[in-house]
Formats: sequence, C-alpha cells, structure tokens
Amino acid sequence: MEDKDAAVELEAVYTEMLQNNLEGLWRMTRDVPEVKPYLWRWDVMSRLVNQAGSFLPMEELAERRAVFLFNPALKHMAGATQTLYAAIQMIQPGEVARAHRHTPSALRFIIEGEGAMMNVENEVVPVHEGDLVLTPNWLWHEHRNEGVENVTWLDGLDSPFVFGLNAAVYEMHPDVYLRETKSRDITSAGNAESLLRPVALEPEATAPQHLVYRWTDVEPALARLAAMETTSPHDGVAIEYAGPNNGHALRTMGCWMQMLRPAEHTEAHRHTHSSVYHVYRGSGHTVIDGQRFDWKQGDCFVVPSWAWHEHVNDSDAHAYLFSMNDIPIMEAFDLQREEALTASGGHQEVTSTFDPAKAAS
Ligand code: GTQ
Ligand code: FE2
Repeated sequence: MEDKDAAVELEAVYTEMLQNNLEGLWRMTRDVPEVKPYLWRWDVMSRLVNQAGSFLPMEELAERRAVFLFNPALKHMAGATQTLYAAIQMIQPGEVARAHRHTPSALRFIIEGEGAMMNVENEVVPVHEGDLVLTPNWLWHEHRNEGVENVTWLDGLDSPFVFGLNAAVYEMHPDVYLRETKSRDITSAGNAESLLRPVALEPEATAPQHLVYRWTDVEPALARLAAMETTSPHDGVAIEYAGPNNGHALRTMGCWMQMLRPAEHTEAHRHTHSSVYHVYRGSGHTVIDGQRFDWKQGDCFVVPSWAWHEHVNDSDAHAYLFSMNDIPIMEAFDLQREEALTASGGHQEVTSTFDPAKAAS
C-alpha cells in the first residue's frame, strides 16, 4: 500500500517536472538522429537537376540551381550528415548566380562542363572538371557560365553545423553582382606540392590559404604518392587539399582525393568524423557497417560517424574518390577517435547490398 502511494506520488513528480520543462536524467531516452549510410546515383541526380532546370530560370531559384542530398535520418534539415551539406548545382550558359555571402563555409568540386567562372571576393577563377574551389565563410561569391554547355558541380557546406549553432547569417550583395568579371587567374598553383598533403602524414599548421586546387596538379601528386608508398591501409593513396586551418582547407571542413589502384581493397576502420564522398572517376564498392554500396562515376555516398567502412576498386582502372569531412570540427574540440578493424584481416562480413530504389524514403 505504501509502495503504491509512493509510485503515484513519483508519477505526480514526473508530471510536474514535464509541465515545468524538467526531466530526470535517469528517464532520458536518446533522441539523436542516427545518420545512415546512403548512396545517391549520378544518373538520377543529374537527370532531376536538369529536368528541374529546364522549367526554372535562375530568377525563380533562390539564386542557385542546387538540389541537396538529405540523409534519410535528417528529413527535417538539409544535411547529408549532422555537419555536412552536399548538393548538385547546375548553371546554364549565360546565367549568373548572383553574389552573396554567409557564415557557412563552402566548397565546390567541378563534376562536368567547361566555361564556368567563379568569383570569390573579386578573384575570378575559370574552373575545369576536377578542380576544387573554396569559399571560406563570409567571402562574397558569385558564379557565371560564360561557356556553351551546362556546368555541374558538387557543393559542400558546413551549414548543418552552423544551423545547429544558430549562427547562420546571410547577405545578398547590395550591387547584385561583383565588380570584377575578368579573370586575374589567381590559380595559385605556383607550389602545388605544398597544397596537397599526403593524408598519411601529420598536417602542418602553416599552409597558406588557397581558393583553387587544380585537378591537373592533383592527379600527378597522387601518382607520385603511389610511387613513394606513403599510403595508409585504410585510405589508400590519399591526399588532403591543405590549408591554414591546422592544415585543413576550411575551418570546419577538410577535403580529400583518394586514389584506389586496380583491385585495391582498403582495411576497415571507423572514426568520429563523418564524410560525404563523390566518385570522380572509376567504379567499385564501399562496405559500410556490413552493407555493400556499389558506386560508379558521379555517385555520392555518406560514411556516417563511427561506421565501419572499407573501399574496393572492382575495375582494372584507377578510381578517384573526392570527399569532404568534418575532421577540423572534431579536432577543434578534441573529439577525434578512431578504431581499426583487426579481425578477419581488417575486412567486414557483407550482410546486405544497398539498393537506392528500395532505400528511398
Ligand atoms: O552556390 O553559393 O548549394 O550559398 C547552398 C548554398 C550553394 C552557393 C548551395 C549556397 C550555394
Ligand atoms: Fe553561397
């Protein structure tokens, strides 16, 4: 009888707690969205971006013709992971995506098409397939297509992280367009080797800030690295696009290019940082938490935090995987943790195969 009274009283305490926006820690249920591994196929993404684009002129597009990739666990926010936003952006000949700036930082990796010019704080940069262009936060940026074909690139932003901090601030340029429209070609490539750091080596804190990294520098850097065997069992032949933020390109995001040689199969590991991958060239598959994700050129996929993953090149050509990650955020707060899979020669058991048609939400 006493016990029953106590239970009733405790229930009343809980009710009153909730009415006052209080809760016992011992009653807490975890309510953190579990970001899922996922893969978006290039043929689907490019077809839909182009179809939408054929109906919508730039004026109707909130300034950018971008279609973002949302994680099925993050239906109410624009995020491929908790920290990383990714989108496919397309610009048609003659179009200008007007100037703006914002507190989220951004990167663009050019997927296909020639003739685009990116203006970052009045530096005008002609971009080509495979190039990486940065817009560190709060720099004005505008994009133009001065060519004769559509140009498509991958956008990467730290916007989910910045939104999570409630720190997103955005401004349109008062003059609509930036002044400089002619290239001063700052390609900055002068010393490509200092821009491209083997992932297997410790970063140097002092790399200069660069806005553009050329594929024509990255490809030979990877070939040299492969010859030197400065490779990691988990990442293959991998370079980081270096920058001044403890060695990383942006304060919040790092960028890598990984080369997988024919038949190369990396060993599985997991880490607290998350990554979004884009298959620049080649085909193969990645096993993420026991699930097999087959990929080919143009596809994008997510490796969530703390998910086991290993990459396999199934072809007899080199495969190149571009990726963005949130390593700089993890390092800033001392959250970097990593674990290697030691059992079974470092390989996971494959228990299922991902099918985007079935996995769509
Ligand atoms: O091109 O400036 O996909 O500001 C999302 C936000 C692209 C851009 C996006 C942006 C941009
Ligand atoms: Fe922007």
